[in-house]
Amino acid sequence: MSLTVVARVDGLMNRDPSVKRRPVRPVVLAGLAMLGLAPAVEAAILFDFGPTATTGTDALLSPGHATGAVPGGEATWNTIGATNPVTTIVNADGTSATGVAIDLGASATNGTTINFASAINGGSLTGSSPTNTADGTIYQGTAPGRDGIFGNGASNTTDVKVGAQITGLAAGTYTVYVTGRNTNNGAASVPETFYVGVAAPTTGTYDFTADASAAATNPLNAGLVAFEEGVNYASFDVTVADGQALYVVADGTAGAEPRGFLNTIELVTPAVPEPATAGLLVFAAAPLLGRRNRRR
Ligand SMILES: [Ca+2]
Ligand SMILES: [Ca+2]
Repeated sequence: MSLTVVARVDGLMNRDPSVKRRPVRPVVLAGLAMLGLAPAVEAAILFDFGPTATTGTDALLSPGHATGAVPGGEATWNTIGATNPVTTIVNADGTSATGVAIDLGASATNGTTINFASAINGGSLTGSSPTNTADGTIYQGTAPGRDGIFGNGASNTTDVKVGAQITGLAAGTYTVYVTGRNTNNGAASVPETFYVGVAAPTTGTYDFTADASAAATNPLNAGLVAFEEGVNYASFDVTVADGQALYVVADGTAGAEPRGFLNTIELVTPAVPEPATAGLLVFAAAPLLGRRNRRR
């Protein structure tokens, strides 16, 4: 399985040493800039599950924005409810994410595969617990983490996982930020385990059990006021090969709340050269190409 996922939760470190994130040295960037090869600012795709669209600065209440991975000026979310698949997706900067699509599914009770034909509840998880969603919390107002999705018909006595398949992504390494919490439930802790993997796209089922996982413990009090990795969100570095789909699955791990919830997924996409830069590359290469041709 050509899977490379790195869970980045402290205490659950599952780091593949071949996938270390190496900082780009300033001197290298300066050299690239002189050659017209300066990388573009990274782009992002933001998925807000649940019925309510974000408004105003509430749109910035997400792990990607809190960590600075997603620029504050890029806060256009895809609001995804029960209807799926969704084939019209926008980037965080508002431009079209052409070719990208998302499909949703759920497992059977106690199941270990996500069935993408299974119905999704996209309207009931609204953040109805005042404890969770008071002003000043990360779930306030129209914050994207406030609402979410889960397997339709699943009560809190059924262990039903929920999952998303995202297709049409450019090949490369992505950082994936995930939140999932039953914000209708004011219990002291409502933990979730998330799975992120890559595989060939499917219209059937996806077995998530072989993939890397990370837990969000979702406690009240400390877990409500600031984004803390492993407390109320998880992040993964994952490499997507050309044509592969990216999968994100949530599983509730408390006996009192076994359901999986997905409230947000953020993908920080690889940097790509801007069109102007690509043009410079063509112009720079043209004399060389001409010289080679004349020698023939
Ligand atoms: Ca589906
Ligand atoms: Ca949401």
